[in-house]
Amino acid sequence: MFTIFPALVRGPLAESLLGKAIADGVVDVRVHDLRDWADDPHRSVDDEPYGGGPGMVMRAAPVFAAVESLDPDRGRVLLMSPAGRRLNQAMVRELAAEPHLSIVCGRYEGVDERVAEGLPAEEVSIGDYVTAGGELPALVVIETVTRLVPGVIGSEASHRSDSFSVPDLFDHPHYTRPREFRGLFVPEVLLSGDHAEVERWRAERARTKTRRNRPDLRPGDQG
Ligand code: JEW
Repeated sequence: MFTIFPALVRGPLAESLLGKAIADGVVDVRVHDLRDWADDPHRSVDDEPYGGGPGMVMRAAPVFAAVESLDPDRGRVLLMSPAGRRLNQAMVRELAAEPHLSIVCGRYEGVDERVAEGLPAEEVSIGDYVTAGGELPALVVIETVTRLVPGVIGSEASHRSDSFSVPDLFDHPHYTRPREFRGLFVPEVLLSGDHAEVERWRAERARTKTRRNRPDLRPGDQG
């Protein structure tokens, strides 16, 4: 990935699922400082917008130079953007099948359009809200893709029943000890030992909770 804030992403990449996948060598994430490809002594990567207006724009030249410095087997080049193709689990699966990905993180008001057009780079959005830059969105892409890489999540069953692994349906609610917490009880059926009954209850709760929280979801939407 390419960023002007390498330190911002190093922490998240070193912890939990991502940290373990990287430590185990199951995935390799390389963090490059875009300023290393700036062409002036001040290492600037931004400039004023043509046409006027507030803020600054990330320049095309350092981004082109950075990405083109990688092997030609750099894979698909993604550019995080609030105006990109919306990430969903179907796209995550598609990206997880790639041997290599390159991710460009912009800052400021955005990145010179010629990066998307000429590099070229595929614009990807993680959702309809605006972050301050591409780093947090890129981490979302990296984490969602990494957990689908074989060997990262212990059990296959663990992601088969996950939210969005089943088209149009969220996961059922989960409970753990204690049986009573602040007057809130674990549903009796989960303590019954009747596995068929437990599965029926979970399927029903998955449907009702999905319909209540996500009335917009339609069969097949998430692939
Ligand atoms: C996101 C990259 C780079 C992605 C998703 N663009 C833009 C922009 C920004 C602030 C104000 C106006 C426009 C910040 N920004 C980014 C935001 C990705 C950049 C700069 C991003 N949300 N936000 N899904």
